[in-house]
Amino acid sequence: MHSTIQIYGPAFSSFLRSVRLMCACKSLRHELTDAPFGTPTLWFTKAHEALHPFSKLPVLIHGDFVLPETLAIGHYLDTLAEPLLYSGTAAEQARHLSLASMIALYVHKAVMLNTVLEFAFPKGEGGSIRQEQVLASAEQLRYCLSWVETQIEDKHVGPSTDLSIGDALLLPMLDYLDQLPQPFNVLPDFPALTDYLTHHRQQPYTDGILGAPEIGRP
Ligand SMILES: N[C@@H](CCC(=O)N[C@@H](CS)C(=O)NCC(=O)O)C(=O)O
Repeated sequence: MHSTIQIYGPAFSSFLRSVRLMCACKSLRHELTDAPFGTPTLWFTKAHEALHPFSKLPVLIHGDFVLPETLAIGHYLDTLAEPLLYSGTAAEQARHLSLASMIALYVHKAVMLNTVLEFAFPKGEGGSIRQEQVLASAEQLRYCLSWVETQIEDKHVGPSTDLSIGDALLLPMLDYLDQLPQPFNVLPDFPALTDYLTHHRQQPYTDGILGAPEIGRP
């Protein structure tokens, strides 16, 4: 199949950025769309539900093929081009999935849902940031970052010499965390994670993908 890969979702979504990183490191042509199959499709409508039964973003569209869920999208992209996101022996591939799954669930909750999104979409009175709420979840955030720091082997999450599925998940989250003001950006307290992020920010596949969010843009 030669058609350009389309990614349905907002440019600021960390999971969407993960899919873009996967495509970029494989040099796969891709574009964002808000009109899959030529039909403008608002998020969280019935039409969105037809693409993802739980109305989550992103969704990959490649020709007639519609695929929700970021970890599955990585698996599909591995069938199209190298380098592999799930590399190595069967056991190593399973290990990649295990790490990426924990990053997508637990690290995402601590970094994005409980911290970064409080700043991006403040839910306090009069649109204020609920700082006490963010500080209350700081211990769990530090726990998650300490754990994920132990999973970095030679600048990659898991045993890989190229961008791994775990890297693709983690990098947009760390990049967002690092853009928060102090004392909420705790990344400098994790030197190995800071080095890891600095290294990947310098790689061509993160060009134009990491950086400040453009909230509101599809
Ligand atoms: N399990 C999904 C999670 C995707 C997800 O939570 N995406 C966020 C945007 S980054 C979203 O859809 N948020 C809207 C919502 O949860 O209602 C995946 O791996 O793709």
